[in-house]
Amino acid sequence: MENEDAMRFFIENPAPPTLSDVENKVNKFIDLQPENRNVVLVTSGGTLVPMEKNMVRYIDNFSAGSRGAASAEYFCKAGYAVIFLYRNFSMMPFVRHFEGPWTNLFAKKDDESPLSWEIKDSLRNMLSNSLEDLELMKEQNQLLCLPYTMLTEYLWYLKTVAEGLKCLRSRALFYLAAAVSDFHIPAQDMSEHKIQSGAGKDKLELTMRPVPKFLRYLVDSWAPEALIISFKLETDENILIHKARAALHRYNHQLVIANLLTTRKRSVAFVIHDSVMWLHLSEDDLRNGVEIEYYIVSQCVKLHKEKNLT
Ligand code: 9Z3
Repeated sequence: MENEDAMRFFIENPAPPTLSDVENKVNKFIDLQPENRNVVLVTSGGTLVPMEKNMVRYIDNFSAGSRGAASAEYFCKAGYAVIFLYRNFSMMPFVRHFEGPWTNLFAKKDDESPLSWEIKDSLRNMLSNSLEDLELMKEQNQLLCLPYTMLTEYLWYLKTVAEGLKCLRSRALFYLAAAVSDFHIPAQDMSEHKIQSGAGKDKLELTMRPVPKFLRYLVDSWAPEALIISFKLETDENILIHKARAALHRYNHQLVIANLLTTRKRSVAFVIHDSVMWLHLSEDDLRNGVEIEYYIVSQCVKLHKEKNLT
């Protein structure tokens, strides 16, 4: 039944024109991988759901993309090839520390020469090293960055990447850190043009429908042999673990990483089968700038190795 919902979603929301280009890039990237290299799909950022077909307004999902970008970087460093499916203009691995207005990168020189702006001294080395790292990963075919904006793009690309990775069987890992909308307005219910305000209208009522549960599809059909790790985001700590467990039992994948919006950068819970393991950054970690994604990715890599030994 759920699979039928997913099929219907793809019929009602046709593929974006960019899909064949994405498919080619993914297949080429997978073909180029040496036999002993694992491949991870890291999803990142939030999906956007339009309110009108000629979109003026939309509903967005919260995510800065920091978890995905940091994790992609640590997976690269652990020797994985990374397909990074990210919200366009959200954070990118290796250059994520330079997000923000590009004008902040420059300082005015003390002299009077006409070309008097240059990269700030304090940033020059770091910027150069980060760009080198990014370039190296691309040259070694270890990083493929695929931007999306809309929920429909995200889901079409997810399906395409999963189909591409199927041939790698258990060498593939899915690390689903993107914040994906649970509700959307189906294409046939969506206003063609900008929703009008005006005389007599004192409220706007929208009907949104649940997005089919694609995790089920991924586990059962798209990537049955891969290691699949999803994230659960809540704002109420009283329901977090319960919801993460429910997701694990419902979809029957290997791991749910649960986090609360306010503490996500220093605490996460690994929910596996019936056990819950909390991971908290220590005072030392915080002082030394150690990121929680470093520990999360190490655990995921370990789990992937263990799974492939059994
Ligand atoms: C997460 O829970 C991520 O950890 C965050 C990372 C989005 C909180 P940032 O990008 O934040 O570093 O700012 N992602 C999953 C969110 C989500 O939508 N999960 C769904 C759910 O909770 C399941 S796919 O129901």
